[in-house]
Amino acid sequence: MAKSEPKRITITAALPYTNGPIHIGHLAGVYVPADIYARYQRLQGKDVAFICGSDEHGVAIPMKAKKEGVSPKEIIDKYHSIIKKSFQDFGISFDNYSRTSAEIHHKTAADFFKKLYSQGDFIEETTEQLFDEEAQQFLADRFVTGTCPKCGYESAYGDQCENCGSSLNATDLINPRSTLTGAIPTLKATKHWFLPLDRYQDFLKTWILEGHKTDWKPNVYGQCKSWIEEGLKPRAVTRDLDWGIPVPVPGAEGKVLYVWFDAPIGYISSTKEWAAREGKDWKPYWKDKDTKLLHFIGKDNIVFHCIIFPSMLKAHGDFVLPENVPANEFLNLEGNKLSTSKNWAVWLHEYLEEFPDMQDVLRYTLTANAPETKDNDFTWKDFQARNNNELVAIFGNFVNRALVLTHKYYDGIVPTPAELNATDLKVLDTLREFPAKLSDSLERYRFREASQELMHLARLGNKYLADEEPWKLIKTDTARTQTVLFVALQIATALGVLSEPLLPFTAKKLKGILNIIPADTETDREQGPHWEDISTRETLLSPGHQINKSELLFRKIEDKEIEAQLRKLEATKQSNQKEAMTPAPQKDTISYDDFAKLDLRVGTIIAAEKVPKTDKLLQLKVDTGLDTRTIVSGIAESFSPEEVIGKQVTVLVNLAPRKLRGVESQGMLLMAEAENGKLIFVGPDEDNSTNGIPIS
Ligand code: B3M
Ligand code: ZN
Repeated sequence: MAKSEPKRITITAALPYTNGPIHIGHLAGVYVPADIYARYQRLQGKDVAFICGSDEHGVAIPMKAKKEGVSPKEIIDKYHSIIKKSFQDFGISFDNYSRTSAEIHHKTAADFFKKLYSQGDFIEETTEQLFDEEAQQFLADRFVTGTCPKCGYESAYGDQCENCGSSLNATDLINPRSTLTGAIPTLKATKHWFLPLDRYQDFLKTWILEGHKTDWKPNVYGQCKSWIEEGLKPRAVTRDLDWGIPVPVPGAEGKVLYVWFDAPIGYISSTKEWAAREGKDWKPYWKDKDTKLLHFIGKDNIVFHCIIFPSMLKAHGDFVLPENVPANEFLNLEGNKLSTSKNWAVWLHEYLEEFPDMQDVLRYTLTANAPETKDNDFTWKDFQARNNNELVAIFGNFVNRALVLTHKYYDGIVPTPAELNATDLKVLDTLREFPAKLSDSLERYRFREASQELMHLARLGNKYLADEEPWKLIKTDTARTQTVLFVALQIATALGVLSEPLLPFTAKKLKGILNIIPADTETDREQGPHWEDISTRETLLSPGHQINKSELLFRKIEDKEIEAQLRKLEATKQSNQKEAMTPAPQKDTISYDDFAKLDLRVGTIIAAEKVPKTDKLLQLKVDTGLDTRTIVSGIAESFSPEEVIGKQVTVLVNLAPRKLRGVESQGMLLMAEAENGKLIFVGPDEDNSTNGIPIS
């Protein structure tokens, strides 16, 4: 059923954690696509609220604070301002950029929780949660890491696996370890409030699996489908932490809202903040059925924006649901995963120091290579090629020729054309098709496609001038020269208007040179040609119109600039390798009594098989000398089942049994990691038979 035209569009972009600066992966995955879409819709005259802000809660913040020896408040203040400036510098045109430490958000999130609480939407339950005896801290979210029970990824967090995107309970993790002390967690009772996602199973099945089968991106729809069909479970939405929004109900001392409960509500509080400043009513942007709500996110946030937050909105009862969640996949850098902790990134603030005023080159490259349906790779060579071979050689070259020749032959005044010939008419007809082509791509969130359509428009102009050669015509046919440059200036004007969503800095510069009169006020639309005029108006830039001084839109990027960037990354790689070889600091001293609790035995592996649907886990049968037991071990990437049968191993036999991907594991093998990352068995040498004898 065709959706009616929305009265307004609320566009949210994922709230970046303020535990570090932002890099090209953030721009490519979320913020450039969202900005392109917001700018495009504004040019269509739509009522747009483009909303974002800093995500300032969650354990990532206190962890960073502890690492830097400062307070969490100092961390969020530092990175909130760095991030906010980076977005401004790159022309990410939010209508509001707020922060979840703001009072308006604390109140909005607390009120939201209280409403669901008063409706009885939560399950209040005391359960056993992971606890770090050393740190005297409950372990949730990034305070704990372990093997994902769904895909076997060994660095999953307590609430989510970044590898497969699954939302987890910390107690689901295999071989969990505290990220605070490295300790193996114990279990301790604590009360939390759970959002019973299983109660929204049918609603989500109807709303997503039936309602968005065709319009949501396959990567988004597929993830939702597998989670819903696997069966949704209650998720705790409160935490035992002192950093976050206090849980606003009785009996919740020392507890805060789970960051992924409060952060999406940050979109609403940021909208409220904006509306108050603009003298608008915020409610229609979140509650009116004629509002189109869109969430721009990276793929690791799909479960929170498609399953958890919509269930919260549904429970609250009076909010609209997102019409689309066009999540992008991940961008890699020179073949490796972008990593804040390993400094494997192109930081936005550093990019601008090295490539000043070249925001659009990065925006264009990241859009042309966007990871829209699969992970993609950013390389500096490709960045240089996109700039030199497309922006400079096609877009810039065409516009520069048209402008320079207009100044040279006509003192910068748009010439009056003689009669248009068949070529001219065909070029102008082709020009008039571009607004619809671009709209078709942009309305379907196909920004890569849109970037190439825009480049096709520049190619149209470039080819026209190269074929007509006005620099030769001027010697023999002034009338024809006037016509050719008149047509070329129409194409240049169309580029100035149609490039605004993708290349806002270039569009502004080009419209300035063309002397397209800027809007009288912030709210007025420009008096110059508008998006829709490109396909309807006979003339976009009238004869007699005076253009301003011409200047280059783009500059060539030299090899040495790229080599410098590659050297910088190589140095980062070297220092990471050096750091990786530096042994982790010794853990806190333990007493002999602590050590004596460990019961280590020499055992023999008598059977082995891969655990289905993971590439990390082996299910082993181990003769410990005491008994033969099952042990699940994350060694599948280092050994095949055949390789380990008969091996003598050291086993921690008195570790509490744990279910790992449905298999109960009764103990743990002691392993070490070689420099190349391969696991090695810690234990007796091959030939002595010491089965079962305790290792003292
Ligand atoms: N702070 C970003 C991340 O997962 C997270 C998004 C919140 S959007 C409400 O990196
Ligand atoms: Zn996983």
